[in-house]
Amino acid sequence: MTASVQAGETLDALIIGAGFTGLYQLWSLRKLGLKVQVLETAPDVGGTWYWNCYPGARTDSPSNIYQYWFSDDLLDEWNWNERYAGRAESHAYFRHVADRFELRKDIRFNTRVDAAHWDEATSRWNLRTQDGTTLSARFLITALGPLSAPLVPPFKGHETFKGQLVHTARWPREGIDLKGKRVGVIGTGATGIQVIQSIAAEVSHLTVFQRTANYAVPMHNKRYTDADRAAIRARYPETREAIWTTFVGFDEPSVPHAYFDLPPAERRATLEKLWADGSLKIWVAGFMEIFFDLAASQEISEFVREKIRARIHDSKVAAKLVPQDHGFGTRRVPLENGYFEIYNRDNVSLVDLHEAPIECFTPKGIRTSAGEIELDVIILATGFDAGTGGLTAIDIRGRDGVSLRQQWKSDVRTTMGLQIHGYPNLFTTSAPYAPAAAFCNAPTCLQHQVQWITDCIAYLGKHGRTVIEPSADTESAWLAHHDELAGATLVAKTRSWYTGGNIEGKPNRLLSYIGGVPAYREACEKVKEKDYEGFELA
Ligand code: N01
Repeated sequence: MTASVQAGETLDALIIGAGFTGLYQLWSLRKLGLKVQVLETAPDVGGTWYWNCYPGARTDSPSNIYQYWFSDDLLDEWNWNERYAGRAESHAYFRHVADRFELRKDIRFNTRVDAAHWDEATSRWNLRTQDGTTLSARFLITALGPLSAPLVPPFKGHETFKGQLVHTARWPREGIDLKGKRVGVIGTGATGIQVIQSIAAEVSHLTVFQRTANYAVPMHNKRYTDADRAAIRARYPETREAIWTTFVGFDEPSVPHAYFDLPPAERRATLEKLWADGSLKIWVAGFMEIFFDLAASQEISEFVREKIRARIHDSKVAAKLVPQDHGFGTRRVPLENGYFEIYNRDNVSLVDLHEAPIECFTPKGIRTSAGEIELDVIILATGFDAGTGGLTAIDIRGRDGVSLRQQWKSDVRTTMGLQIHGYPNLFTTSAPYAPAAAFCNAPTCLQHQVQWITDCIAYLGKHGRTVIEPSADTESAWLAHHDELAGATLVAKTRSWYTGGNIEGKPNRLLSYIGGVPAYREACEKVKEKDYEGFELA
């Protein structure tokens, strides 16, 4: 592909995506004095928080750590309304950031990138968008988010369904009137749980199709008062430091005891305290043994099962809703708000797909092995092609025209989730083998990745270099390190989107680095300190 660079468009960098990462990357590269353009499919900023406008969408990270740290003015002027911000508030935040820092003038909205090819002769990336526009830049940064490619499972006969079929990540912006309708929800992950608990009271009947039962922790949300906000703001300096020191980029440290060092009564009391916090603390800042110690995992999982069982009236339904096939925390733990009580309602039925698998969609609804269920609306809360799907949707070609899409069919490789051997000057964020994809409070890790990329590009400029890529050996060493850590965990042995297990045929490997944020950050810093040792510069 030859880029026809239009007058005035000799760009230094192109960024794909105007969500959390893309906006900060644009701001950072502008500060370096680079000419940058962001290409965004949506008509607005916000990424995840633009697309996921399904009922009940809300962050599971507290708002005080789900924000940018780069501007004290921004921290001072933005007031979060709730402990866990709803989608509309998160989206409003990104719109505010875009306006506040005049970012929109460098963003092309309604622009989907179809192809990105490395041109060896010019050492530049040539991009083609869906409308045929071509653009070229020295650096290409993908800010696609880890969960941007919706997974629509190939259910037989889905095109025959005469009602409304919608994936949560493509919810119509004008909404869907569900009042009085017979609604089916497929999927009980973080998204499904939020949708189900939000719509059950409104619909005439709700049928939940569950393949894997999920643990979930009650969210204790609250509206902030001015006094709350003042207290949170006063702690910003500590919070800003703390996020770099914890295993998953939250602001509180894990329990400082090994699980079995505590007597049973103390273990129980600690779990109760973590549970009562109404946050993800019991998962990400509790006992780290849930990730690797089977005996501890079994005990902690049973603690959570007890909590779930106690909320469901019908013991047969409870038995279906209580996970038995994996340990607590080995898949993403959602926060919930009255989710389990939903199954005590007369207008809600649970279909366990292990007992009655879906055979096909029909014009009237869904047929399982137990019969046809008539529905007006089917909601697919079926998740995403995580980590890789955003990148493989684009025809990315590196040196010698090698296709990333083809390569990643059999082997997904990156160096620290930041670069890929064979794809010079391509920087990836929230890509596999960094913690950002799953084992990190996304804003913490994504801001770190943006800073690393910005420092790298600044370094090249300062040293008169124009091209960088990791060597094959560096990449292999990172993957070996990643695999060694992953291999010791229960997470890697559990089927979920974390391992690519939600997609048939996807290479099976833990997608997210599980060595913790401090270790990851240290590894990245070491590369910088050693003048990008292990990377090839030209
Ligand atoms: O997707 P998921 P999600 N037949 O993959 C089921 C983030 N997030 O959109 O588990 C039947 O977790 C699938 O079943 P199974 C968060 O990181 C954050 O819910 O594969 N069922 C599962 O139940 C989260 O982890 C927030 O057996 C099928 C569900 O669909 C990530 O997004 C909110 C199926 C998919 O669950 C993804 O969550 C929401 C099939 N063929 C999401 N295919 C907040 O922070 C899939 N399923 C608030």
